[in-house]
Amino acid sequence: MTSTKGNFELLCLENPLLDIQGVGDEKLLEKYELKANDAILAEEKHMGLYEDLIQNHDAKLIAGGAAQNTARGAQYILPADSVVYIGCIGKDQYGQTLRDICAKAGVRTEYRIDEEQPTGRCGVVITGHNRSLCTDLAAANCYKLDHLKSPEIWKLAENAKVFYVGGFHLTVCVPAILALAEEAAAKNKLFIMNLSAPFIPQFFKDQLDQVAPYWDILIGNETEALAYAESHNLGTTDIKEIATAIAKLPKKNTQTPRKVIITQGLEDTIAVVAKPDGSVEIKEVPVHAIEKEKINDTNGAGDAFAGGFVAGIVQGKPLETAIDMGQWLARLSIQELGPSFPYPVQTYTSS
Ligand code: 26A
Repeated sequence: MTSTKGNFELLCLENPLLDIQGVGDEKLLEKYELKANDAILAEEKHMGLYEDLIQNHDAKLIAGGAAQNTARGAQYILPADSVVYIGCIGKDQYGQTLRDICAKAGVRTEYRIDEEQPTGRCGVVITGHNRSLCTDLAAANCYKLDHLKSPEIWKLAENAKVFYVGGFHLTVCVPAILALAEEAAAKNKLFIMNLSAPFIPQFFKDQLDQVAPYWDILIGNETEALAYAESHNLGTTDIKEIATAIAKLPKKNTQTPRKVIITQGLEDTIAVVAKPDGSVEIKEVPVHAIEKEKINDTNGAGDAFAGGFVAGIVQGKPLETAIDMGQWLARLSIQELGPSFPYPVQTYTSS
């Protein structure tokens, strides 16, 4: 047991959401025109989903928001007071619930409170090992650069050593992402982003490309990598080639070589590390599968991977170890309800 405390080395930014998670079926997916395994922004036709899940599918209210899950995951591993999370919530009970869950997980939250919009919600439809995410951002869409730049919050950014921003935030406040990215590049800190969902490279390509030069580490999964390749006309569906192309994109901070990490479900995780001479090193890290019967649901598995991985990076672990820590935490999370982690806290041991 370590008694040393952290110093809020890790600062995460994104969309705080409450997940409304229920078990559904083909009919429910069809009713709202949802794919079994996807993440989308809600349109008018989806607005009935949340009440439907609560009334007819025994839905549970759990903390969500991809990077908020990652923040809780990283704090699960790191010493107390290591993680700050920033985003925008409403003045309501759902917002209070998020605050309470993060406080219990030891994550310091610095929310902007929107006076008009309610806290954002994500409808989660579980069918087997798939999960369909449908997000009504509401207050989460009202994050403002002014909040980040207010003296007491910006002090936290200046103090942090590693930044983690969910790609989902590219739909919300690019100036805030760029402010953190510039801070990282100027002071040789680490700026980590996640591709988050196929619709980000598909429909938010310009925003993505604006922040790409700042990526020290980019995390994604295989479907997001394929969506990236398609929207950028890379002309390949080979994950290693796609990761290599991303690793070789121009980089603002030339002191740190870029690393691109692509998870592929049960297949090996691909890590591509750029070298100063322009070449790359490709690593493949195996996943240690658990028995299917032990899986509760896969909502938040990718966020948990990112949490374990980023914790490893904050601790200065070798890349393969950080990836293994991500796999370990994802394995723990899929055995829980939604994006949660088991208590009492378990300690990472290499697998
Ligand atoms: C902007 N969008 C669509 C989103 C999200 C999101 N988090 C932030 N922004 N859509 C889904 N999520 C979260 O992803 C987690 C699972 O990976 C859900 O809240 C869920 O907890």
